Formats: sequence, structure tokens, C-alpha cells
Amino acid sequence: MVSPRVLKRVASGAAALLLNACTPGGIALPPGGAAPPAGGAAVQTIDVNLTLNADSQTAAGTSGGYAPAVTNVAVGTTLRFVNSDGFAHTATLISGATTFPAGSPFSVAAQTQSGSALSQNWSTGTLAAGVASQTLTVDRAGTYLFGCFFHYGGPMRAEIIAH
Ligand SMILES: [Cu+2]
Repeated sequence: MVSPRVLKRVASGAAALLLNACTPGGIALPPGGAAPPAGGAAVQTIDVNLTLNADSQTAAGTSGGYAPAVTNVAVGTTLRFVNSDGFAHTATLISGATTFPAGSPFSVAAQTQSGSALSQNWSTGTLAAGVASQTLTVDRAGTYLFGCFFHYGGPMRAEIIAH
């Protein structure tokens, strides 16, 4: 029997196919999900969805809009963001912060994709509905806060802990 969860994944894959003609700053998600990179390790996905991912309290402050709110990853692995929402978002590093700043820490540069390593400045750029981001290599242990350029006050912000 096919679970509702599987059906949802199939539906979002179909949405990605329909939308991938106009997706600056992102890459289309292939049907059936992302292929593992050379070396065989799976890509860990952070879900981007302000509609469905409720607020929660974390050590860094109020999180929301991403799932998990706190992602634990091992150095040497790979991450990516997938926008499962019906409208555009970014996931953008909040450089040097250990708690979420009260006001938006982002400039318009967040709307342009940058970076491929977690410990350096990075942003997914504007991710259209159904689109997956570039991959980020988890290159260094630490705590990394990030948020959405458009909905930082939503709140739309979360945390990655690399160890
Ligand atoms: Cu957003």
C-alpha cells in the first residue's frame, strides 16, 4: 500500500517538473529525488515550507519555516534545501550569529545563489516553489544559523549543527 507521504512526494516531484522552466538560483529536483553524489553518501535535505513548518523554540531563539528546526549533520556530508511550499523562499546564512537577530540580517544579495561550503557565506538564492537548492558541503564543525530573505520575521529561520 502506498502511504500518503509517498503520494505527497510524487505530487511535489510533478510540481517541480512543471516549474523548472523558470527557476533562477535553483536546480530542478529530478523525479524520484536527488541522486547521491560520487562516494555514495546521501544528500541530507532540509524542507523549506513556511505554510507547514510551525514555529518552535530552539537554543538560538524562535525557529519556523524549515524542517527540521535544528538539523544535525556530520562533517563530510552534503546538504540541500528543497522548497516544498507554494511560493518562493531563500535559505541564507546568518554569518557569525549564535542567536537569531531581532531584525532581518540579510541584504538583497540573499536573492542570488552563492556558496557551496557550509562554513562560508552561502545563500540558495530565490528558490521557486518545488525547487531544490545547490548542495552545500559540510566542511567544518560548528553551529550555523540561517533564514529566509523574504520571511525572516515570519519567523522563517533555523539552525544547522555540524559535528
Ligand atoms: Cu520565505
